[in-house]
Amino acid sequence: MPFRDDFLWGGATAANQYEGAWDTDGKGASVPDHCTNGSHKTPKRVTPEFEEGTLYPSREATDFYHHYMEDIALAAEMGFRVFRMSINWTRIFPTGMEEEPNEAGLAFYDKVFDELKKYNIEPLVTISHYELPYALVEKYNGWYGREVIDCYVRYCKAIFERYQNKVKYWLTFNEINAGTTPMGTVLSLGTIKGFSGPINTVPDEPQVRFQALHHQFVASALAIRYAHDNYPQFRMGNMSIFATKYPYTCNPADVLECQKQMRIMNWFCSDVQARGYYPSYINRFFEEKGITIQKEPGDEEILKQGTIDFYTFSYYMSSCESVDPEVLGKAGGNLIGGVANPYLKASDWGWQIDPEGLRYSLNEIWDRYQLPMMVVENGLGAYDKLEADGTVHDSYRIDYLKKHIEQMKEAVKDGVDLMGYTPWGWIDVVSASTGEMAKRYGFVYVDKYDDGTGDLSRRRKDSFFWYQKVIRSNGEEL
Ligand code: BGP
Repeated sequence: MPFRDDFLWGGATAANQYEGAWDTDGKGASVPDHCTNGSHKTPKRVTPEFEEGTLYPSREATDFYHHYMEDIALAAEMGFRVFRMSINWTRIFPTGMEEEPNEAGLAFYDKVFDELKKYNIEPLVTISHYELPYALVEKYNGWYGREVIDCYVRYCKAIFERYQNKVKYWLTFNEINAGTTPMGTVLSLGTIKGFSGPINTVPDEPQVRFQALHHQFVASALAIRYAHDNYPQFRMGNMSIFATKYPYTCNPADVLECQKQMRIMNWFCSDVQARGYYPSYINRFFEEKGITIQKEPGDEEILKQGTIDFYTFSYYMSSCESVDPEVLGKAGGNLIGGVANPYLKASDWGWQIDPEGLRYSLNEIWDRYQLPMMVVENGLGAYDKLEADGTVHDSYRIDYLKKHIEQMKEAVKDGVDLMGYTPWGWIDVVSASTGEMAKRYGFVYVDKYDDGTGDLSRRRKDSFFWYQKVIRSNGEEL
């Protein structure tokens, strides 16, 4: 059997895209609560002040807050062994700056973890999944302010203490390497003090981004060190976007360009988090960009002492790198930049589908770190059609996932130590990049639409029954 007996099959979500109840029981506003809806063509906007009559899709999302029992029962019906979710920072510390946590927020996650326990489902908790308290944006310009490290550590200590007997697997930051690109500015770094407008018009300041990222590295390492010292039963992981890149041609210049982009985008953050120090190649990049990182005495020690126990990543697509101006002129389509690969097809949102790239990535990561790994996001965002029979016949989704699981199997045969798999948005949630409901990933359909309407009822799609079979056969029956 390629997958181990205790393989963690499950699904992934994030509080800001799923929970709703954005101001219930003392919760404060996170960055996504200030984001309007958008679409593939029209970018969503950040509004520092809430606008009357504007839709903010995270506010209700698909309302896990009031449906957690029903949803966890559905997850259990599919046979989940793990449930990836995030804690919404602003439920616990509404502005991020309080001294004491909000009891009502803590109590909500107690109920969720107890419900999971009923079905023997292991929680996998992302501590910070694009849920920075908006008050920290206003006060410190998000992660650019070093003070945010203390706020984060206080938050970690509160949730570690409270859930020490309920949660074993923790991820310090979702897609931490989003901050290496301009797209991470809003949701990941929150360095948008005073900014108002479409998210693609935020001015890009690499100096600010990489300084903010340094603060996240220190915060992550402090949390891990503290967890290791106080809760030896915890397993602490990173979470990176793995945006696989290939040279567009075998021209050595393309190959070198690809290596450079792979390092900045895919390796830099996890090199710091897995090895405990800044890799030497980044110095040249900083020099070329005129970036200087302010480090405090002791930071290097902290990074060394706070390395991860396991490596996790999201995987959706791949792209190509080229130095040829003509090729670059025709680029576009992919979320993470890069050139489209003529051998691959793309989703309706232009994300290039590449199952074999997952096998390649798993092997590359394993060879570099030799750490147990988990694919904590993967999936196809698609337009679903609710049929007259009350279900969705999503053979395209089954096809996507099947091909990726096949490649995970190959990677395990190649020798990779793979612990688990949690496809993204196992139940429909709001899209992170566009704020849409129309971009669906789930095995479970939620009656909720882009204009904010819908009765939030849940329906099993065809993929629900397919995934149930996959889990039951431990990945044998695809
Ligand atoms: C990742 C995020 C998730 C999720 C996913 C799909 O970047 O960690 O939060 O949403 O991508 O992206 P989207 O919702 O934009 O399709």
